Amino acid sequence: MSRMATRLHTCMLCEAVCGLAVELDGAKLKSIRGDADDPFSRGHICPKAAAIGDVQGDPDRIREPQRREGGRWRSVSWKEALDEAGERLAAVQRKHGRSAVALYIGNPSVHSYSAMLGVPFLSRALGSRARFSATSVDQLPHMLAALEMFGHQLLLPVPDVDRTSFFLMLGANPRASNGSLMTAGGISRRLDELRQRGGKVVVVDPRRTETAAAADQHLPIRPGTDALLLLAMLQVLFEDGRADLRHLAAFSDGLPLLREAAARFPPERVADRTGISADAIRELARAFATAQSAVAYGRVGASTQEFGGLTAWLVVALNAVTGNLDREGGFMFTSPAADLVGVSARTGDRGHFAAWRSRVRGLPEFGGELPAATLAEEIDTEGGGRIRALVTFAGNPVLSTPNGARLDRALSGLEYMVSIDVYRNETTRHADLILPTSFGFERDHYDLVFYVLSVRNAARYVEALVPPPPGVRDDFAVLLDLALSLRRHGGGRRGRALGAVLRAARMLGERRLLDLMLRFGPHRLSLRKLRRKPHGIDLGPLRPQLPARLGTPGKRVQLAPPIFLRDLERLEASLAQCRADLVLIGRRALRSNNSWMHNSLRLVKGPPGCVLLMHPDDAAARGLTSGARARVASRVGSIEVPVGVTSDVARGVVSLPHGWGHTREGAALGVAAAHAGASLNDLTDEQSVDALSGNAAFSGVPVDVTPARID
Ligand SMILES: Nc1nc2c(c(=O)[nH]1)N[C@H]1C(S)=C(S)[C@@H](COP(=O)(O)OP(=O)(O)OC[C@H]3O[C@@H](n4cnc5c(=O)[nH]c(N)nc54)[C@H](O)[C@@H]3O)O[C@H]1N2
Ligand SMILES: Nc1nc2c(c(=O)[nH]1)N[C@H]1C(S)=C(S)[C@@H](COP(=O)(O)OP(=O)(O)OC[C@H]3O[C@@H](n4cnc5c(=O)[nH]c(N)nc54)[C@H](O)[C@@H]3O)O[C@H]1N2
Ligand code: SF4
Ligand SMILES: [Mo]
Repeated sequence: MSRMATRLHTCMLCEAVCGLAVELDGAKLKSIRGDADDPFSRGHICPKAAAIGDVQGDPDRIREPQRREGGRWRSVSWKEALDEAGERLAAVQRKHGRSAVALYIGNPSVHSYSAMLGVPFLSRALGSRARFSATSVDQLPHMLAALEMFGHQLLLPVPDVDRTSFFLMLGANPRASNGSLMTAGGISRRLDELRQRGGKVVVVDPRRTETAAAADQHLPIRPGTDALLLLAMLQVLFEDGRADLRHLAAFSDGLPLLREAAARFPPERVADRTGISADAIRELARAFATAQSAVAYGRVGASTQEFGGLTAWLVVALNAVTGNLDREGGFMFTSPAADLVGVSARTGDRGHFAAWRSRVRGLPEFGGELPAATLAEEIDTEGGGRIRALVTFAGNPVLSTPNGARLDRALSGLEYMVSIDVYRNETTRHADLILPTSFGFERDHYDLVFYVLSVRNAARYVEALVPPPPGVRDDFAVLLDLALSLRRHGGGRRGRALGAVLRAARMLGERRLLDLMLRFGPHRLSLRKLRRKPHGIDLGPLRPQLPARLGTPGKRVQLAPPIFLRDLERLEASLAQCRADLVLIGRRALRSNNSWMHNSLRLVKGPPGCVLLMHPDDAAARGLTSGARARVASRVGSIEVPVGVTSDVARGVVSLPHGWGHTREGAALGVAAAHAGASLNDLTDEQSVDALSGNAAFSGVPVDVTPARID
């Protein structure tokens, strides 16, 4: 009898949350296709989905807790592992204080509801101020703008892509990334549909990306100058008398201040710096304001730069002053079935900023976390309050945070480190103990985070399809068990109430907690209801939510928060600074996923992915041709990579993807090591942050490029 069956799951790799139809022969994966009956993703899929099976079945995957003993790794039981971790972390905290143990939470945690629900418990139990995550190398500025303007760090507006008639994109390449802070299965198709109905797509990006190439207009901007462009656009709108808040006028503050700010940056003043002519800026501003509906949206290129905070604020401001915020076809808010925003608002946790600062550089906390750019120095700088131990969860900061090489060195000086991960990679190789988790189809799935950011309201819950290897545990269980072990050994925050909460949560389990969130959510769903609709439920288009959803005092939108107005001085000063000849920016490729999927042969085979893109003039001036190896050097380090000569990048700009550089000894990633590349973050500078928010400023690193010496 055939044991073949087609079962449904959801892809957990990127923010598009594609529905999958998985063909199984018993527990064996036969094929992975897009689920055409998923009303949200409509059958979309990309080449990475097939690699879920590669990670699950990867011989290099960690399948039992591992302890490092000298240069060797030995499997240990869960009891032994958890006991050791709790005891050692508690000992460090007793000796050096609670904040001597740091926590770093990586990106895949937001793709696992089990992790999302578990992390806050471990974090509370540790009671350390040394908390870090991938947020501060990513979307922190957007969250800061949300906190300041709407009163809640998670109240992030998303582009109403399916109804807009003008989509202005800054620093985003959804045709490669599949969309970010914009969950939309099949975004390429949605962008095509936008243009088919007569709408326009305009892309502002130093590189002619896949998205720019398929747009109506591409404006190659100088890296790090988006805030200037946006201010100049606002200046034009105010001067033309086109600024019109429409429905927002009744509950918005700060329009005169915003006008005053913009008045300082007319197009002529910023044209040279941005590389976009004053005429082009005027034309863009007018096209945006006169479109039937329009949305401006900024992503990684807009937030991971020197003026990320200002840019994130001005993106929202531009939508607001054209009446496109919280309006059909504009920048809108979701109404998710499990309402993370509402739940945290009810518990009084809307977020906070700069409530304390880091020890060494005085960088501000955000939402209780310090910037990842300061992690290395908090470990390697002597003195009281130094970080002595680290717990990482689903992260690879050695490859993903600025000046990863310094962090790499710092990690080897820690007294103790525990990593919760599926791989022994460039970061987790430093751990004393690795605790392995389930992955992919081995667990049930609900997108707690991404339905908060989706372009339609939707919900989909799927069951696990195959049993996990016997030696791994689910994210939630590992996080809670580590928290409980820490307490048993006298570490972390004390208090009986906390102990009771942790034990209760462990007993309830993540599924029950999710069910409660769904039941109390705005759509009154439940796991039982979702199980009956395994293809997912469409909960309709986005609807206006303001002012009810605001968390600001008096429920008013703040158009000109003081922290941003003050930061304009720094922006103004940048106009007078001389610029580097050559600056480095990042990029993403469809077949790659941050730092951790290069062990899938199907994704890395073919031409190398880690190539430095360079304009023909810049290449010629340095005697470089396509395929030649170049040495790229920055203030912090140098690497060697092959060059790809292309006029897709602007003159004076070079582009390299991040997440490569699988050359570090002691990582156990056989396929990745054979396709190693070099790490962009061995060039990015930990001292280069958005001075306002503390977010990493990856974009625009000054570099020298020369032919690599052949010895
Ligand atoms: N295939 C694939 N998909 C992914 C990922 C992946 O690694 N691979 N990663 C996921 C993650 S974690 C995220 S956060 C999202 C990111 O999603 P996106 O932000 O859409 O992805 P990127 O390709 O990094 O796009 C950033 C763009 O900014 C441009 N840029 C650089 N500097 C500047 C600047 O100063 N100004 C402007 N205007 N543009 C600039 C770059 O050239 C690049 O095209 O993608 C997610 N999806
Ligand atoms: N220069 C430059 N640097 C960048 C960026 C850039 O654009 N340019 N982008 C930044 C962005 S947007 C991000 S989000 C960060 C990402 O930075 P990180 O989150 O630090 O790194 P990842 O590469 O996502 O590594 C994820 C880790 O989680 C593990 N993992 C995967 N799935 C699971 C799971 O289900 N459970 C557990 N426990 N572990 C799992 C993987 O094995 C891997 O070790 O990188 C940032 N770094
Ligand atoms: S687009 Fe993203 S969610 Fe969809 S299959 Fe590809 S990686 Fe998975
Ligand atoms: Mo990210």
